[in-house]
Amino acid sequence: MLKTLTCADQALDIVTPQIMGILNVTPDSFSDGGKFTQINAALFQVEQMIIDGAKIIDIGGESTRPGAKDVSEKDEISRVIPVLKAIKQRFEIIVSIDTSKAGVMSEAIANGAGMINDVRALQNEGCLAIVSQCELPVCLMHMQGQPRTMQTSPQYHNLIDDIKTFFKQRINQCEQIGINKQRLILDPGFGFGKTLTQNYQLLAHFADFQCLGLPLLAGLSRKSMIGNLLSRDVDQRLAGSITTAILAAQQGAKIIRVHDVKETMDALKIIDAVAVQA
Ligand code: 9MG
Repeated sequence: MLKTLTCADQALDIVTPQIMGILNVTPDSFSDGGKFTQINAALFQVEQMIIDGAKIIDIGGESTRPGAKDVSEKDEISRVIPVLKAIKQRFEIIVSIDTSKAGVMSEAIANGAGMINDVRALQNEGCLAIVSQCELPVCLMHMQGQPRTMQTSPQYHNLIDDIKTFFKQRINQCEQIGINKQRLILDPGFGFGKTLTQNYQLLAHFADFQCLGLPLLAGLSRKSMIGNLLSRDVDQRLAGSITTAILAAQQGAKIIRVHDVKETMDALKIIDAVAVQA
């Protein structure tokens, strides 16, 4: 299994799980209400996440929560690229771009992005071609349906097998266009077209995806699967978020995508201290 990902000008050690800090620059972002749309506020949040231990900052300009509105490519570029540039000017940190649009990917690659995070797994027009022209790692996430309707009635023949089949197909497509398998990261997509039960089934079987031989990413932070199980509003999901992050890390997640970097880092350090003694 790969020990390092080459993210443009920086290397990411994935021997132990690393934290990806979430930076939403969407006015309708679900957990920060859009207050980080201002560049200075974004930079302040990024600096804090770096101090707290994040090794990647994931910038998203389109909300993917259920029912979220579509954003044009032009608007997404104008939200994301100035923030990417400002971060790269001030900090030595890997910046991942959370987008499904080829034009946004292209601009981000040209402006110093170190990773592409695509919740649509490069299925949108032009994405495979753009990514084939760079060397960056790409996260391919599984989603059934589209954000507007994905929670209506998700159906699987066999949840884990269906997601594995999807990954195998996407890996094939990537390889056919010349994207080296070693650049791929897989994410089963908690909350993206899965019922509450299916989300917990996925977490229980997260380790099953290790058989695909690629680094795994887990994004569970503050999600509805935590809020709905515990009856907690979005600002009351810290304990649930940390617990799910740890369960994913213990099953082989190499990148954990979170809002609460400091608290998740503390939990990962405890796990690491125990692992060293085992
Ligand atoms: C953008 N985004 C929101 N949730 C996510 C998740 O679970 N994984 C990845 N890769 N991206 C996500």
